[in-house]
Amino acid sequence: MKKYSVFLTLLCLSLFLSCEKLLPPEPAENEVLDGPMEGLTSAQRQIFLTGDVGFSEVFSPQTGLGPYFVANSCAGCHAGDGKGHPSTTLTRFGRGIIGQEFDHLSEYGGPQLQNRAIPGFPAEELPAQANRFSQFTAPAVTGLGLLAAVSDQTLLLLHDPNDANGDGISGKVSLIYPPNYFTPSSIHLQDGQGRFIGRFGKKAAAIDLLHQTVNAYKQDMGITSDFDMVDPINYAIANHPTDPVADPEIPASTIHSVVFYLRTLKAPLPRNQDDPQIVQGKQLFLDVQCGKCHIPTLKTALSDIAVLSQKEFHPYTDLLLHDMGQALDNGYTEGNAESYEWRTPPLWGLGLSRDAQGGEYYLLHDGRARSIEEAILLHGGEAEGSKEAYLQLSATDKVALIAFLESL
Ligand code: HEC
Ligand code: HEC
Ligand SMILES: [Ca+2]
Ligand SMILES: [Ca+2]
Ligand SMILES: [Ca+2]
Repeated sequence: MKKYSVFLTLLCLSLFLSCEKLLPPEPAENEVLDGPMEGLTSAQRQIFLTGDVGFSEVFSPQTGLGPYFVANSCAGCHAGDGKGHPSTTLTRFGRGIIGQEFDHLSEYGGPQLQNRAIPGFPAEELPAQANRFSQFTAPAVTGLGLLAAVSDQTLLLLHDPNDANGDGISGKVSLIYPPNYFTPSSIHLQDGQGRFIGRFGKKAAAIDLLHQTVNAYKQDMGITSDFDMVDPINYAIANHPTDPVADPEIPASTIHSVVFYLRTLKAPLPRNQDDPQIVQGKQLFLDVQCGKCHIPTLKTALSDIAVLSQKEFHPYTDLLLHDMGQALDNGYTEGNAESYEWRTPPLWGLGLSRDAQGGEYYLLHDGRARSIEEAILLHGGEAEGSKEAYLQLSATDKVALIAFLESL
């Protein structure tokens, strides 16, 4: 955006044109995703800015990229902090055999395929042992600090694995064995087997933003840190040669500032909420039970960051895993999620997601849905009744419901 404006300014100066007419107007605050939350202290804004630099840093073979990787910067997949373009969609794999525990084939390079490599290294290929695959399109990273600050207790109140309230919608918390560096905060609860509630990622397999970030550095970019000192390896190559850059390739301070950046990135701001069509669309959304999983309002617990403390906010998710039926079952799984279970994605920012995806929609975990309506039509399982109710709506009501989603 900025570069484009500079280019236009030069162009119109050189043509002696009136620049105001040519320059695109600055986008309004509620039309862009990136930017800090309001109300940060100046010290907090400073860490936010350092984290922003970390999030945009482009790695090269000299700075530790790879040797096997998918992309060379966080922002390369989460452009403008929004959803990823299909060109950066990644592949995970494993081996699923009925009656046996799912095997992520870590000894064969699982769970993630690093489809690119630095010069001199052959890119990883899917091992013959893999028989289950899933594509993952990058989600937006906005407003995650609020989601991270909701207490496990709140999620357990929503957790209803046996559908005790009989509304056809169950939903369960994801339970994850923590990485060795995980330090629980006051919002986390542990189960009898030492597992914690996961909430980030399509299968909710990451417990907190540190967990997600450490995994992203390693699995997506091949960058080691104090939290994970081992570069990805291509198991098909004898002796597993690795890159020449000493580990850790980034300091812990970079990880911490990127996590702080994610925690304080503002939530998407809804638009035109008083428009009668949008007001009606919101009511229809609730009437057809979309809001049973995409619950409109959550509240954070106490937080060490004042602007995140005890805040009500509107993400349209319950952060739980739901049975979404056959069309979305690809046999691949993580944690205690079944292969047909997915974490409810937040719907805030949905109407702005095309801006980061080249002007087109690529929705659902693998980006296969090319419109909001297509995403709804692929809902099944626990969401079957809700989808059927949507299908019964009149054409004008469907338009209103979708206009509401686009206003988020
Ligand atoms: C190759 C593309 C790619 C790169 C590079 C990448 N991500 Fe992601 N990101 C994804 C995908 C795909 C997911 C979904 C992963 C999953 O479901 O497990 C994701 C998920 C996330 C989430 C969880 C969001 C949510 O709603 O649950 C966060 C946070 C995140 N990424 C941060 C980062 C950070 C920080 C970096 C850089 C260190 C990074 N990502 C680099 C593709 C990427
Ligand atoms: C049973 C819980 C549940 C219900 C009910 C439900 N959804 Fe969803 N929704 C999900 C889950 C889980 C996903 C993610 C599925 C995937 O990625 O494969 C999803 C994905 C979506 C997406 C795609 C979001 C994105 O960022 O890719 C949209 C849009 C959506 N739902 C809208 C709706 C609407 C509208 C309704 C009501 C007609 C509805 N949902 C009802 C659970 C639910
Ligand atoms: Ca490396
Ligand atoms: Ca791999
Ligand atoms: Ca290295």
